[in-house]
Amino acid sequence: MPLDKNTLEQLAAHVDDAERERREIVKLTDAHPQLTLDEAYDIQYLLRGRRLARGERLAGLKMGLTAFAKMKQMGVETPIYGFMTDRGAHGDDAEIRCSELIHPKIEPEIAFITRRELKGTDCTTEQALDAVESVLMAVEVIDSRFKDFKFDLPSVVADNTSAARHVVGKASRSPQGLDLAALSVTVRKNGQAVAQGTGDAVLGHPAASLAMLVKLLAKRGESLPAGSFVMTGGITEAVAVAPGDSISVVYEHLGTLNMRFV
Ligand code: OOG
Ligand code: MG
Repeated sequence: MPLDKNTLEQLAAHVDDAERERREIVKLTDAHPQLTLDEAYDIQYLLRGRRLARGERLAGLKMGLTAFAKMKQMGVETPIYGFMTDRGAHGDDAEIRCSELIHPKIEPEIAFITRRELKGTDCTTEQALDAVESVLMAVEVIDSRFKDFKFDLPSVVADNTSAARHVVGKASRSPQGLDLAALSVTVRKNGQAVAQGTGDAVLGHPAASLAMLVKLLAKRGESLPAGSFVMTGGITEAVAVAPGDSISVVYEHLGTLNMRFV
């Protein structure tokens, strides 16, 4: 039986409160095994509504589980999307407070800003890439509200795909002449290289992830407006961080993004 509007609202409040109170919860399907993926997106949109109503501003959209390494790490097999707000936004050399987070992990990502509207269930990688205005270095700090990062697809979608913080480089460049599939990324934690990958880890090409986002939005009757900021998904497995850790992510052709966890 589909969940009624009241239950969806309650579940949105439940994940929202867990995040604000930095409290682990169990995956939503334990109490609601019938929760569908569509209903999970309904909950995510209600969560977004609650946060925007509190004065947060939408900063962009993110894709998740677009890399095989990530799917394997999380035991989940379908790409998903979520949102970011200005509350989670940081720039290079960010200092990120672990006291506000449950069990943070970082993911190196390629981000895009689009220059024209993208829409439709048949959006191709070429169309998506052609709509990219600029490419940016980004690191997502994920922090599942679920105990031990254990979830299934509907639960993680309702929990806004574990989104918590995002660090974005100031410099951006045009995708022209940049082979994003071959672009290599290395994560250094406290000076040691701990993860490495190339852009093709993300669905073969980061622009394929952008196209996938457009197709997922189309299923809900939405398009991606010009000027959208999109994070295309972790290239490597996520790396756990704790107070005292410093992270540098080196992006071939783009630069280095640094952050400290306190
Ligand atoms: C879900 C979010 C994954 C990514 O970039 O793959 C994600 C999770 O692993 O907790 O953001
Ligand atoms: Mg991510």
